[in-house]
Amino acid sequence: MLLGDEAIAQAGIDAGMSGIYAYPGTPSTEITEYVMNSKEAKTGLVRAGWSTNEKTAMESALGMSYAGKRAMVCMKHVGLNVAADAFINSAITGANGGLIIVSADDPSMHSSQNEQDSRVYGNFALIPILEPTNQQDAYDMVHYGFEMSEKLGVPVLMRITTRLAHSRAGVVCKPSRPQNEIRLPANHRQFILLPANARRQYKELLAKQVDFENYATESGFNVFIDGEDKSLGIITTGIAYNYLLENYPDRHFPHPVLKIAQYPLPHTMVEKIYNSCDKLLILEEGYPVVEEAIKGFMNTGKTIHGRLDGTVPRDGELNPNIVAVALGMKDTRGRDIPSIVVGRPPSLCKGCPHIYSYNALNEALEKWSKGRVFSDIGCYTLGALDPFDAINTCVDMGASITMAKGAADAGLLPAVVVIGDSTFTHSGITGLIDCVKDKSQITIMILDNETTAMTGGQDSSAFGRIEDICLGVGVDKDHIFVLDPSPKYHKENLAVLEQELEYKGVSVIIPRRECIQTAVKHLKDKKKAAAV
Ligand SMILES: Cc1ncc(C[n+]2csc(CCOP(=O)(O)OP(=O)(O)O)c2C)c(N)n1
Ligand code: SF4
Repeated sequence: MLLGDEAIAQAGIDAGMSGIYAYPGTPSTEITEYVMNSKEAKTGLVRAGWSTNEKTAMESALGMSYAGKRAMVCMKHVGLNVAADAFINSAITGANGGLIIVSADDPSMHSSQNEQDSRVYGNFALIPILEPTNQQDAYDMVHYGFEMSEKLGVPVLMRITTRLAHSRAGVVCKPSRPQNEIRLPANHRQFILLPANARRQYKELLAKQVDFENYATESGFNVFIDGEDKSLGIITTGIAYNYLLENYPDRHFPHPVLKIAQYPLPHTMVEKIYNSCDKLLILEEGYPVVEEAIKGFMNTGKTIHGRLDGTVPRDGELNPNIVAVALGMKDTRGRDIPSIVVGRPPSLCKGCPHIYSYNALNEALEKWSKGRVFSDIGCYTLGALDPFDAINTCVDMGASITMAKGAADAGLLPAVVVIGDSTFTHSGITGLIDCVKDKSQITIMILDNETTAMTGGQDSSAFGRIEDICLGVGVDKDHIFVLDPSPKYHKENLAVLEQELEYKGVSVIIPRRECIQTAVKHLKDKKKAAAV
């Protein structure tokens, strides 16, 4: 019984993957954690670990592919924005050893800033996309994806969504394959994207599109299931097929169904269902990617229902009830939540070090007008909620420092930054260099809880080295402070903040105390080790 994420991880190990690179992000994190906990990773057979951000992860995986070995890189959907430069260009270089990029989308934004659809990125890069229907598909597709990547010499994108990543099903595993030996690309210029090479490589990528579509038609992951009632044809993508199945417990569909799990869209299969049915209903999680494509290349006026005409809601996850309603069936939604069940908004843990950083910051800012605290993404984003109401922005990882810089440039002084240690190394350092170069008047609080807490306590890349990094990029040593964010040091911490808010340059304040959750875990581990 494996989570979708675990099925992908186990398949990577079984399919002879030599390395996995990732930056944590829900709902993708468990893929890399599973590999890191495997005996293959512990004995050094498979390289597994966290990268500083998604771009460095993507590039490391590409390097392993260059060396001829199979590599996987995993991230949440917004991570693909960070990796996008390397990702898009990897389609032009092509792959040598098999290369799979797993991007986990979060429709309904359970723990994300947006619900962008990674299939758009796959189409943008012009590479094959795999979108598993269930956990078994996810497992099988990793084997298939590595093979296709090596045969066609192209990276392959695997797009999953939250419910597939985080639900379990029985998975039948395949025998293990050996890893590849080091084997450099036959064309030693393949990975040099000078314009003359890139133009040639791009033409090759375009020429391969026919192969990509043929693979999609013949792989067996895309399936046409005929049905007697041709008044409607249904096209599902990925997990939406499961939601359709749940509405037909006897597994017999009255209408023809085309199950799409591999792209580019197989035109002949789409034509078959389009031509044999009076109208179509498209069920897909995320953007109306298939709906728009079919409306584009089948522009003959036949009715196509889906997210664009409101038959299916334009945003959010699908579920069996939404599918039932779209099919004109009975509303299967359960009872409303009784009023006795009170909503429980997320909050910082009791004793969390961030609480005491915010207590000091709020007090230090009392004499200034509100609206000047630029925050970032992590547990500390909960400082937006009561009782703190301490921050004014949260946009994308690293944006705190650079947005504060822009606001300071505009004259909003003092401008204050709140950023976590992991977010700082992910994308904050380059912004800090901009601030140092321009001598921005900015007070940066790097909340160092010595971990990446929000995603479950993964290692933080700059553990024990944040001051050195700040010094190294040119922050004045007299304006770097390390504080203990505990109630007993409130007065001292407040004094430092009040002083630095007046400073007309770049100031870095590092409140440092371990996250309560990882501290408890470390204590338990220690006790266990002592007992052995
Ligand atoms: C581009 C991108 N990658 C990953 C994530 C998922 N994510 C949200 S916050 C976070 C890290 C938070 O760590 P840190 O900055 O140390 O703050 P903490 O949660 O420990 O307070 C991650 C990985 C994201 N939102 N965006
Ligand atoms: S997990 Fe750690 S950092 Fe996050 S709120 Fe709890 S104590 Fe604070």
